[in-house]
Amino acid sequence: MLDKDFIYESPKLTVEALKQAIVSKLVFDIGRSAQEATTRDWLNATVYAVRDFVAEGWIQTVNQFREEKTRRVYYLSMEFLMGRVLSNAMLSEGVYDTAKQALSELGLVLEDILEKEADPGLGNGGLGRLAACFMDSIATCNLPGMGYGIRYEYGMFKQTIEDGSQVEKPDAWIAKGAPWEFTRASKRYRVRFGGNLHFEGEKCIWTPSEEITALAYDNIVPGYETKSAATLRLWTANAGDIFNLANFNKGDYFGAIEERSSIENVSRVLYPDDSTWAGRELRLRQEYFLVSASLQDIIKRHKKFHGGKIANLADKVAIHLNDTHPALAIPELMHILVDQEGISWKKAWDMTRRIFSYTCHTLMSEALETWPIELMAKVLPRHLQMIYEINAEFLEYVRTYVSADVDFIRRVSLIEEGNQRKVRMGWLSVVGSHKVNGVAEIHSDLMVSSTFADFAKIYPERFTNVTNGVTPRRWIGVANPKLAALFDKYIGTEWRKDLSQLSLLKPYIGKPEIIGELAKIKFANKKRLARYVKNTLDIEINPNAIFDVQVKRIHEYKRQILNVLQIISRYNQMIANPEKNWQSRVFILAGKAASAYYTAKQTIRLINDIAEVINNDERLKGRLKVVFIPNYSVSIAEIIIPAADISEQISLAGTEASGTSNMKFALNGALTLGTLDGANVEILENVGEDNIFIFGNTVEQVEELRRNGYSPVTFYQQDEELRQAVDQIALGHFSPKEPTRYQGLIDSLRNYDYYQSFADFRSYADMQAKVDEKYQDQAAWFNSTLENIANMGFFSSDRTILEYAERIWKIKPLKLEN
Ligand code: GP0
Repeated sequence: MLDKDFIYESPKLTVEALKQAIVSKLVFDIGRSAQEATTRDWLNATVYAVRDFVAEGWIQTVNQFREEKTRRVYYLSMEFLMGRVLSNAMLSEGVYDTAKQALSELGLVLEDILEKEADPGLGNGGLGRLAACFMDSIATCNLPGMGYGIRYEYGMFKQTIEDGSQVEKPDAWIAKGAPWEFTRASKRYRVRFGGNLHFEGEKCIWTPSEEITALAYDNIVPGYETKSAATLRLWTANAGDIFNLANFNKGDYFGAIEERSSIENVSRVLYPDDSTWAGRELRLRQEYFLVSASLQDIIKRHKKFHGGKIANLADKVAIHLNDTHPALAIPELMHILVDQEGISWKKAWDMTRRIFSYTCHTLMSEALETWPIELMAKVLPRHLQMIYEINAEFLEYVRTYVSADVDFIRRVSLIEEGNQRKVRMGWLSVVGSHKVNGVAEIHSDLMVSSTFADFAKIYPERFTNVTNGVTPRRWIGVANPKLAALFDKYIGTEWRKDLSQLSLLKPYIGKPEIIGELAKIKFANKKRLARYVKNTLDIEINPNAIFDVQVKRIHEYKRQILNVLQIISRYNQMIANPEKNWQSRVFILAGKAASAYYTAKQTIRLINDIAEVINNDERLKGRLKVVFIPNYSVSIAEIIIPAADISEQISLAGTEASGTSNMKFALNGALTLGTLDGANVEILENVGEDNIFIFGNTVEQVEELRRNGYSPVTFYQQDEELRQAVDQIALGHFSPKEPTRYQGLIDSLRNYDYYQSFADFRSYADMQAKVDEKYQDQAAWFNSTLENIANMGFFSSDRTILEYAERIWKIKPLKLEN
C-alpha cells in the first residue's frame, strides 16, 4: 500500500529482528504458541514489540526534560480521543513496512491485524480529538509537555441503528485488553471529597468525609521521526481503596464499604453529551478527580526536580485548561499553595494566574458550566470557600479600577445570583488565567464581543486567538497513505513535519499528470469506502458519483436538517424531471446524538427514513443514494474522510467555534461546501473563493434576522421546493407507517427554526447546483482540489501548538541528544 521509496524507514530495525521480537512477545508475554495464536494475540504481540521500540526514545525524552529542568506544559482535558495507536506508531518510528514484511513472513496480513485494535473513544467529538492532535504535535515538535485525563472504563457509547433509530451500547474497550498502557503502581494519590470546614484563626481547615485513590496509567504518544515521545497520563479510580471516612471513623465498617458503589463510579463512564452541560454530581466529581490527582502529580514532580522548592513553580510550570471542565484546578492550586504550603494568599494568587491558561471552545450558552452552590458546598466545601474569596477580591478590583455599576458587577461576579445560586466556571477560568483563547478568528472575535464582553473591558490584553489545526500524520499519513505517497513523490517527505510545505505543490497546479494521479487516488479511496458500506450496510454506492459527506455530532446548530431538506428537494426535482442529465450523488452522513437529545435522535431517524425511500426508488436509476454510517469514530473517520468529494460544513454562522473535520477533508482533497462560520472563514482566505463553495447568511445577517423577528414561515411560503420538502416530512411521505412521526420536528421548524435553516435553504440548494456543474469538468475539479490542498498548510496542529508554546505557555522545543 505504501510506496517504499518515500517512507521513512528506521535504520535500526531489520525484518528479522522484528519478527523475532514479535514471536518472543507472543510466547513470553502472552503465553501462546504461534500455532494457537488468534489474530488478537498477534496484534498484542506486535504492539508489545513496537511499544518496546517506542519506549526507548520516550524514556530518553523524559530523562532529558528532567535533567534540563525545563519549563513544561501540562494539558488538562476531560477528553482525549486518541484513536487506534499501532499504525500511527509504526509510521512515526519508520517501521511500518518492516512490520508488514515481518508479519507476512509469519503468514499474517498487517491490515487484518490493525483492524483488531480497539479504538478507545475517550471523548465526544471535536474537543477530545483536538486534544489528541495536540498530543501528537507536542511529541513531534519536541515540546516539554504532558497530557492528563481520565481513563474511563466505558468511553463514548457504541451507536447501532435499529429500525432507523439510534441505540446506545456500552463500549467496554478495556476488556479487549489495553496493550499500550503502562500501569504505574507507584503513582497513587488520594482524592478527597465532602466533609466540613472550620477556622483556626485565619487558617481554614478542611476535613473531608470521603476518599478515593487515583491510579496512573501512562500512554506513550510517539513523535514523528524523532526519538521524542510525549506522555498521556490517565487516571482511574481504584475501587479497592474507596471508603466513606466519616462512617469508617464512626466505626461503621459496613457502611463505609457500602458507599463504594456510588463513589467508585468516578472513572466509570464518559458523559456522552457534546456541547451541552449535564450538571450532575458525578460529573463534578469526575472533574475534581482529574484536577486533584493531576495537580498532586505535577507538584510532586516539580519538587523532585527542584530540590523540594515550590516558590519557582510559576517559572517552571504552565497548566492549560481544555475548556472549563478542569477549571477546579484554579481553586485546587490555591488550596494546595495556601492551605498546605503555607504561601500567602497574594503570592499564591499571583503564581496561579501565571500558571493557568484557558481555551474556550464554544459560544453556545447551554454549554457554559455553572455549578449550583449547594452541590459544590456538599462535594467541595473548601473549593467553594476559595471561590468566594477569589470573587470578593476580584469584584473589589473591578469596583476600584473598572466600574462600580451594580449591573456590571452582577454580570461579572463569579457567582450567579437567582433562585439557585451558581458558580460560573467560565468566569472563574478567565479570572484565574493569564491568557484566554478562542479556536478560530471569528470565534475569538465573537467571544470577546459576546460571551466575555465585560471581561474584555476588565482584562483587554488577556484575550487572544489560536486557530485550531489537525495532525497530518494521522489525517493524511495513516488515513490516506496513497495521497501521502503522492506528496512524497512531488514535494519530498518533509510536509509531515512542516505542513506549510504543501505550498510546494503550487507549481503543479494545472499539470495533467499530477491531476490524473490525484483523481485516481480519490477513486481508490471511494472504492474503499464503497466496500465498507457494502459490507456493513449492504448498500451499493457508485464510486463515480459525487461523495457528499457530513460527519460530526448530530446537533441542531450543525444543521443536518438543512442537508436533509436539500436532499429531499433534489429527490423531488429528479423525479419531476427524469429526462435531465442528473449528476450522480451519494449523500453520506454519520454522527452520534447525545442520548438524551430527542431532536438529534429524531434527525438520525429521519435520515434513515429518507434513505429507505430514496435508495429503493427505481426511477432514480441509482443516481441518488443516502447512507447513514453507524458508530462514527476516529477509525471510521479515517475511511470516510479520504473518500469525500464534498465536505459539508453548514452550521449557522456564529455557532460552530471552529470545526476541525473541515480541515481534515480539505487536506484530503474534498472541496468545502460551507457557511462563513468557524474556521471555514480562514479556509476560504487560504484556498481562495474559486476553490470553495460558500453560501448562506453572515453572522451580521443572522443577528439582524433575529433582531427583526425571524419568521421561518415566510421563507417556507416563498420557496416552493422548500415547502414541498417540509410538507412531505410533515405528512409522513417518508414514514408511511407512522405519518405523524415528524410532526413535532416540523412544527418547531415552521414556527421557530432557531438555527435558521429555512433562511439559508435557497442559497444552499443553488450552491449545490454549482457543485454539480463544476464536477462535470473533472480536470477542473481535481485541479481545484490540488490548489485547495496546496493552500491548506496553515491548518496543521504543529502550527497551532507552536503558537501556544510561544505566545501562551512560554515553552521551547527541546534540542534532542542523539
Ligand atoms: C466545543 F464546547 N466542542 C465544545 C464542546 O463541549 N465540545 C466540542 O467538541 C468543539 C466545537 O464544537 C468545534 O467547533 C471545535 O472545533 C472543537 O470543539 C475544538 O475546538 C467543533 O468540533
